[in-house]
Parts: sequence; structure tokens; C-alpha cells
Amino acid sequence: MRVDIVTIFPEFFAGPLEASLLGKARQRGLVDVRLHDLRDHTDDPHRSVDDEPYGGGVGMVMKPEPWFAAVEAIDGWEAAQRILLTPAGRRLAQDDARFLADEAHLILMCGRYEGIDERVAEQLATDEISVGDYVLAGGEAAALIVVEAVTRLIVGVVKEPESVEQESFGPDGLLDFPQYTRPSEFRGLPVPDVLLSGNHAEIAAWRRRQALERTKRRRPDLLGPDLEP
Ligand code: JAH
Repeated sequence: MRVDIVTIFPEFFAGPLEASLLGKARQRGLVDVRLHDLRDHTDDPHRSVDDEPYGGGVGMVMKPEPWFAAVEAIDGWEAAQRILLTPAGRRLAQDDARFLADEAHLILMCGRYEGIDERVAEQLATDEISVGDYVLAGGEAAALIVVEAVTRLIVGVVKEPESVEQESFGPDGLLDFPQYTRPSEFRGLPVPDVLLSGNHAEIAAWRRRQALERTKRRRPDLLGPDLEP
């Protein structure tokens, strides 16, 4: 998969793209991530990417011209999924990550300031995505979240594919059950007996109950409308 990231802070990505899963996937040639500095696509001496909002108001708005120039300079841009990261977008879920993992080419567009001229969202982006209901200083951290969520789903990146299927937001849509490892007692805190029993049917039933209980408490929205009066 090819991923192009357009940003005024390409240096933001250096560390995270080298480390861990993303670093390994890139080394193995499973993802090809390329960074583009939006300011390289300005034509004034100040390399301006923002201007005052029409209609007035606080802050600055990103100008459309550098965005169109930057994206249209990426080879194959027309066939790519072109995603604008914005708190005003549709919220990214695991199903979206699975869809994007099947795409050959993503272009991630990271805004800053109070926002981007709406013509960029309407005419250049194919999608507007939020990664959660909070405001960041810009789309860069959100773009990294998209890259990591998608990369780990690409065949061959994760060694044990069952860890991708069984995790939270997997097919059954529940939060993960609690996990334990050695020691069986730590600071007086025991591991639940059932997990040491060797009874695999009981263990599976316990895990299912725990996942359901946890989902009810923490994320009732994942269980759909409550049918009890
Ligand atoms: C903030 C441009 N959903 C996370 C998210 C994504 C993008 C932004 N904030 C939050 C953002 C300022 C300017 C984008």
C-alpha cells in the first residue's frame, strides 16, 4: 500500500514511522509512506498557507491553492482515497480501517489552524474522517492513527492473524475480555481460578461473560438499543 501524507509538519512523522510495527512494515516493503510539505506548493516569498476567514471571525483558514497543487502533484492522486482529517468528519471505526486496508493508495491531508477552505473538502477530498470527539492542534496525530490502524491489518504485518480477529471491535463487536499472565499471584492479587483450571469450555464462557459485562458498563453504545424496559 502507498500512503502519501500532506502536512506543514513533515518532521512530526519521523519518529513514529520508524518505530515498532510501522517501521517494520515499511522495512518489509508492505507500506510505502511518503511525506509532502504543503509549503513546497506555495508560490509567494512567505510560503503562506493560511489567510483570514471570509465573513470574519477568529483565527486563520488554510488557503485552497497549496492543497490543490500538493495533491495534484502526487502521481496517481485521482485514483487514491483522499482523506481529510478533521473533527468535523465521520468517526473512524474498525470497519473503516478494514476497508482502507484493501485500498492501494491513500492520501492523508493534515490541516492546521481553524480549518481548511471548504472547497478542499468538497472537491479534493473523497472522505472526511475524525478519530474521536476532541480537537487537536492539527490533523497530524490523527493521520498517524489512521496509518497505524490500517497498516496492522495488511496481510503479513501482524504475525498471528487471530489476534486481529478476536480483539475489541472484531466481528462480535465487544470489548476485549481481561487478560492475565504470570505470576498467578502478584502483591496478593490472584489470577481468576478459572483461567488456571485447564477447562477450555469454562474459560471460553467466562471470557464471553466478562467481555459482555465490560461492554455493558463501559460502552453500552456498542450493544445497540437496550430492549429491557
Ligand atoms: C484540529 C485541523 N478527530 C481528531 C482530530 C482531527 C483533526 C483535528 N482535530 C482533531 C484538527 C485543528 C485543525 C484538524
